[in-house]
Amino acid sequence: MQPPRVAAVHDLSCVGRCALTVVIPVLAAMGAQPCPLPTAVLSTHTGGYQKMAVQDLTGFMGDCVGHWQSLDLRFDAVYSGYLANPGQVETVIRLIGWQRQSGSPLIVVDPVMGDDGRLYSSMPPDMPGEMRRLCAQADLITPNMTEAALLTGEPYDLRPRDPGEIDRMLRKLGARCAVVTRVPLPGGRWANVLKREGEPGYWQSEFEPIPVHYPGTGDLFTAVMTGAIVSGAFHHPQSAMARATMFLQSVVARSWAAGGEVREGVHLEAALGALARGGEAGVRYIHP
Ligand code: PXL
Repeated sequence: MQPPRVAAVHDLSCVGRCALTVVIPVLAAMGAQPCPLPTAVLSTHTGGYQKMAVQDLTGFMGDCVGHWQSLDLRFDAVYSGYLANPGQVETVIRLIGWQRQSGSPLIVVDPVMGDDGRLYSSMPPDMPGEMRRLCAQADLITPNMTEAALLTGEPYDLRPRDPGEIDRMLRKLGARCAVVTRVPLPGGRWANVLKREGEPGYWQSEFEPIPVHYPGTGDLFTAVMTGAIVSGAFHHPQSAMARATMFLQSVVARSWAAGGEVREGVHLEAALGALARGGEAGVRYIHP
């Protein structure tokens, strides 16, 4: 049997581990074949560097999907992240629609738009509206707190949330399955939280806060979740979330202990072996 194929729609940032430079190795280590559909090439990512060289690949994306159509390629998952402009949403929706004509691929949309309450410097102001349209196509979305605020129109703030507030936020996102990453809980705790359509409560994976924020960790988290689901290792998205939470906790802690340039991202290379070996992690069901 051939490994599952994942169409991975992200940018290639040449320095600073994020997007395709983490998505490709993670998916491959977890037994899936990554098929990149690059949205842009950047000399570095946009967090912590200035004056990047950028090549927008909107035209190439259309040609690439056209060629894939002529080859009648089938993907087991379509997983999108950083888009270079709102116009690219239409190409991704076309790719999803075509793949759904003859199969039921897993559609994962990480609505990469911003962090710390702000849009990334490279993001045009009309991206949230278009990203909302793309999220409506997804089986799984994975916004951080900033992106959840941009999608729901709620103000961004990092005050601790009680279970009722978390449940309302997840409901408002309205996806078949929504994960919000890095949610502040009372008592200085943090968690990734997940809600599935039709379930009265939600799932929570807690992690220890580490006083550093590496770029690319959102990409890494969603890549691990996608790899865990599509490889068949985890049948429930909440178990895949727990696996991703545990992996991120470990790789962030090790990178922090090792030191080095934070803007270059976590030390993924040393952790890929552990990812390939797999592992179980705990997750709690919360019924507010
Ligand atoms: O990790 C998200 C991301 C992806 N791609 C580019 C980015 C960022 C975050 O800064 O700049 C180009």
